[in-house]
Amino acid sequence: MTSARNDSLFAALRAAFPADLDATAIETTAPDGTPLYYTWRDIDRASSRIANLLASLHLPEGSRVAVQVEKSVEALLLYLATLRAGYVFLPLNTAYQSAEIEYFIGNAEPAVVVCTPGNFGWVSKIAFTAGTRHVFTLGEDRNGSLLERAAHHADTHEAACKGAADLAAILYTSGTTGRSKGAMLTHGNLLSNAVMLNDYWGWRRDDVLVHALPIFHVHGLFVAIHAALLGGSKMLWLGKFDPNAVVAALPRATVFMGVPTLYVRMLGEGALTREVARNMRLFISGSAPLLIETFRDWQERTGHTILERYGMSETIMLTSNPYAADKRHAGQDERRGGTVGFPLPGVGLRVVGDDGQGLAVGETGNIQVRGANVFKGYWRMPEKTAEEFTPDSWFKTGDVGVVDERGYVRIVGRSKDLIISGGYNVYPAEVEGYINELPGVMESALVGVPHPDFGEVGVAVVIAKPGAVLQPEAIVAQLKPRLANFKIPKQCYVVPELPRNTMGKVQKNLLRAQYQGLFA
Ligand code: MCA
Ligand code: AMP
Repeated sequence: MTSARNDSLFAALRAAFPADLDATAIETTAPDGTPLYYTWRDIDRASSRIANLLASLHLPEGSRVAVQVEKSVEALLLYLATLRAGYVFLPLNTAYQSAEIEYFIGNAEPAVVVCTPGNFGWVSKIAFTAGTRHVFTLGEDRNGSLLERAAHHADTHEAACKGAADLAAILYTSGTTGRSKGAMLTHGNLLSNAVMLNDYWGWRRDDVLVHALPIFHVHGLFVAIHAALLGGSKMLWLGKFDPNAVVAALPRATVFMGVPTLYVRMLGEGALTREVARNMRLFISGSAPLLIETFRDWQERTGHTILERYGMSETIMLTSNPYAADKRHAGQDERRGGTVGFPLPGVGLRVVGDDGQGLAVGETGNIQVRGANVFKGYWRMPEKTAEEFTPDSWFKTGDVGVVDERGYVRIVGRSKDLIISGGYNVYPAEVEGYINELPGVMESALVGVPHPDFGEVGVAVVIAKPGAVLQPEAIVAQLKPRLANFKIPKQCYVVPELPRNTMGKVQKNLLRAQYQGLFA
């Protein structure tokens, strides 16, 4: 009898663990500063215990495990355990407030919710109301009911058998209008992208990754973690990004991944020198545009050329500047600042006009992609899914770009109304919706303007109802308990009217131009 083929992402990650299971896989520090070391065997055993706990709950096939916890190695173990047990991981930004969490839990209907011990009161209330049967807690310091319960379970577990098309994770992201949509990523999407990146970026067993990103988005959760695990490589794990701590870790590391804000902040550290970065082989940037000044300053300070790449929650990684000479682009082994490199192996990328017709090299248009990395669709939103694909099955990214004569892709803008602030997405329509609900507000517009630290930040322009008097500070104060902190406008103006075109549409380009020097 032949056993069924297992395309589980976890099975592939586990198969890549080094033979010496007693080698250190992750180094970190406890909140009190005590150094902590996790071997590959520790990861195997601890993820088995949590997977066995999940299995003991007898959840229906395809159940979602929604997680809003602070970054810790145990949070990573929970991710691995969810994959291992064959359920669907749903990570949530720790900055989300109750109204946001209520939407995600109501929409995803998770069978299990894991939150911080401090948030148990309000999160469990939302979860139980939405029909979730199991709510566990997990604290930064390995405390909480999840690990207490898992401790009673066996420390071996055979990975659940999964097909490439089975769901592995749902990541909430948003489009031009309406509420967030859950991008459904399969085992096949995640594994194919991870295997390809592992090869393209030359991962080695002796690599050491400095992991300083949050683990509720594609960059920190999938790109960084999958690459390190598939490489059998060690991670230096930082619970929170601290530029000083990252620079101090560089001499013992070989790879670092960050959003542009992380690079900008590290450049502010006097200790960042060529000497400190001497053992590094790769600095990777993505999630937002890397300014050419940052790219050049980094070269000058460290002697290293940042490799910029481009991706999305719906597609994981799409393009990359070359790590080494790329066979498909003879002689093009240069990492070019201001570009996101070439489409990755297996990724199809085309630039089309608004009429859907393909454009020539050098012409700017809408970027569309396809490949084994492209998601399965939006959770329970078949119409939205259909809208985002062309009839010949290309995914519309909402990014505007150009491919140059050498094959390098450059992102020049977005057709979707989106602000990317410090690597986090802020959807103007969502924030405007909350502002418009406030008493005395007639309407509002949120626009993104350049910011030296976050790249771009939101500025709100608000119109009062006739007779109402609005204070900008009061508007911001009322938004704070309702929205994640990174979505709060960094400045708010109350004005008599918004600029409109002849169709009556607000001209956000004029507002952007008006406020663009605000943080210069
Ligand atoms: C924090 N604040 C922000 C942001 N982060 N404001 C705007 N944008 C932000 N990103 C504000 C808070 O509201 C707060 O303001 C103050 O800064 C301090 O908050 P704190 O949490 O302490 O900030 P921090 O620790 O300094 O965080 C900054 C950060 C963080 C480290 C740059 O934003 C971060 O980790 N960004 C990375 C995001 C990421 O991983 N993106 C990948 C997405 P106040 O005090 O007024 O309340 S994956 C993706 O896009 C794709 C697919 C891809 O291609 O990778
Ligand atoms: P998300 O919704 O978090 O998946 O964000 C995906 C979006 O981030 C993409 O559609 C791009 O607009 C943007 N993005 C990611 N990487 C880059 C990059 N290197 N340069 C410019 N934009 C980027």
